[in-house]
Amino acid sequence: MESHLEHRDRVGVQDAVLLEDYTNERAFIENLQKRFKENVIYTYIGPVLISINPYKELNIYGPADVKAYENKHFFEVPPHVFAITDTAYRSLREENREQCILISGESGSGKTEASKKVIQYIAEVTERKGDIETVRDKLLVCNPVLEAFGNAKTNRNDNSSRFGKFMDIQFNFEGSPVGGNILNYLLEKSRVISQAPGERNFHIFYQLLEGAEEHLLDQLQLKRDLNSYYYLSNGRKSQHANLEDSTSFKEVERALTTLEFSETEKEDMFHIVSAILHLGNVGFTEEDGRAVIVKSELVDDIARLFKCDSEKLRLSLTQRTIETIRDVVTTPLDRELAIYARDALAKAVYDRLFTWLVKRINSSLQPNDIRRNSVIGILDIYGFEIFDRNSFEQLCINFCNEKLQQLFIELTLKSEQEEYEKEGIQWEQISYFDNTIICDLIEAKHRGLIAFMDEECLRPGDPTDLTLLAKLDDNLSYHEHYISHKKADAKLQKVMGRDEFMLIHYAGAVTYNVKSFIEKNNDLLFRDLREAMCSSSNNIIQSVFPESELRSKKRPDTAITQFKNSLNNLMNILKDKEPSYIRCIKPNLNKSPAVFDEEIVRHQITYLGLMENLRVRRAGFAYRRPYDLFLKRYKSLCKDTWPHYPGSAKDGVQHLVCQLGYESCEYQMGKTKLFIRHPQTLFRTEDAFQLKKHDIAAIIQAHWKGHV
Ligand code: AD9
Ligand code: MG
Repeated sequence: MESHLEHRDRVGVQDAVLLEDYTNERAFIENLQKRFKENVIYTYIGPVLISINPYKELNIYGPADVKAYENKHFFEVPPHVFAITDTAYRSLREENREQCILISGESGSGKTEASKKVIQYIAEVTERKGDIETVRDKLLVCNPVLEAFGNAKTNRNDNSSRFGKFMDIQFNFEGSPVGGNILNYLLEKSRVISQAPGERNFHIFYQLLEGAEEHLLDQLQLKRDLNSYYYLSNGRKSQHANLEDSTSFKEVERALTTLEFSETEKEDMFHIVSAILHLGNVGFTEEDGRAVIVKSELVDDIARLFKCDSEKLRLSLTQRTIETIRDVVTTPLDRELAIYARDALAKAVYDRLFTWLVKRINSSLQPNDIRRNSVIGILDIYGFEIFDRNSFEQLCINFCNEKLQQLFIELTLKSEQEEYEKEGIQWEQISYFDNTIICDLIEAKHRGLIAFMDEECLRPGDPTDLTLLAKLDDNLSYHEHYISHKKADAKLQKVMGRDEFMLIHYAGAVTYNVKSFIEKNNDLLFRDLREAMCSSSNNIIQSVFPESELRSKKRPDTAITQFKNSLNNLMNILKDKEPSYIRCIKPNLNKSPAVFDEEIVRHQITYLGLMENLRVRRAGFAYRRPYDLFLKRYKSLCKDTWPHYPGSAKDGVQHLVCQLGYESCEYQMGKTKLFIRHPQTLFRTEDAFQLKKHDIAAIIQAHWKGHV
């Protein structure tokens, strides 16, 4: 039989705080690698779960596994996403503390899969009856629908989420799920009109074309040929449909039924999806500087699908009306602007359809009983991104990660220190890098990057990406985390373009290219297009393009300000909850189950701030355990405590640690828990325990042999 030590040599330690040298990144990575080789994908840093994408199905999520984690203490069972979920769920039920599970990691690292496992676990361990059954079913089918409309194949991940999501599961006082709510963030709508080579548009387009019945396709005037649609092919050959597209479509249809979408709602949705596909095929020529629609009858078809006024739509694609204080001026669009208008319409309609879809799912998940319910929230959001070329989207995403990191620091340190206080343990203040300075650089009122960006976007005259950059450089170069081209040293200047600026994020330096910043931040949809949409009698379009929008004189907030506001709202929601963390890592860039690429992993460990996390965790006490549990496990190591200790668990543990020879500097006795400073102390105890167990087993065996 493998000894405890041999086991540790082969599979590594299950909690990185138990590593001898916790500052050694190599040892940390080696430990993850050892475990990955043995198909052990989960490891802890204290309460934080690290998950490495196995890129293959592991047999660790079945009913027996659910059972193995149900009602178990975190540290009695090996690390697992079920353990995190069970702990959160129990804390919700027993201590009535609202929970959130924050999942982060880069694209393809396994966030969405982890979030599904969380929901699966909750669905499986909660009571099954009546209404609750329906809610469980609904919670389980939200994902296929959201993924159909919000996920796409990218070069990093075949099922990449192109939006952020925070999903609440609401529980009644008995701990049964009674409802849910989803908040969505920043859909990558540019994907609707074009995709990088090798990537696809959102799944739903392919699913519809592959999976819809003939009569639905006829009704939508669609052909089962991906190459017929410009938005799927971008002039190249379209990316193939997957084998699953057709089955996924059936799954989406079933899910919509479970979520109680009406036939009309489904019809309205698919009409919009189809109209967008057709819209991409509207081509323009140019006569005397004016755009002319090539196939005018195509616009009639689209208007029929959008249920809007055909003439209005036609005009809106070729001209633009501007209201000034004095009068209303209509100018024709040239071909380039007409294409811009067409694409802007496709993006806006899809984006608003997605928002409608989330709202509609939410109304289906709304609990019947509006009494105050407690909540477990699950955040599955884009991880930090550093590409060769970083644009507006990366700025938003990295800002989001900066905010989450700030919250992470605040909450983990706070909870660490709160626990010491609660337990009456002496501790020293822990120092750490506080990224508030970077958050401020980006979001501070009047003097942050967002404020200057908005100021430039809204400035009359002709703001361009380069005037924006000049403004940022002028106002922010003083800041130690902002590097302009001018401020950069000679070496940096060589790699930094003149249309770029650099931010030193907590996770590293990122160079942003300002191309299209103004356009993306303004996110304008010409008034004529909005008017055309307002003429629609499709219920969804009517609700997402309300007439009131046309009447409103107030300019809507810019894209980044809207994002900032929704992030701050999210932070407020999260602040009141007890957090659990899942940090996802991808082992290689080839989606391979066999390769553990050290360099790739090292990058992610940096972005996720895991070494800092470990350092903070180890700065105090590496290990803590309630007295009763510690005593239960190790009582055989001391004759005073074996087989039962008659006094309190705390006294028992005191006897035990004296017997074990713990030095006074090695541990502290809290109110309810024993705190051990270094992992080696615990190892000694665990090894002694394993030996003893062996001895006891041998004695029992001998005893029984004697009886035979
Ligand atoms: V993205 O930021 O949305 O692009 P995620 O969400 O981090 O990304 P995702 O969960 O979609 O990644 O995982 C990517 C793929 O890895 C999945 O489609 C699975 O094929 C694979 N994966 C991830 N986690 C697991 C797992 N626990 N077991 C098996 C997994 N396969
Ligand atoms: Mg995802």
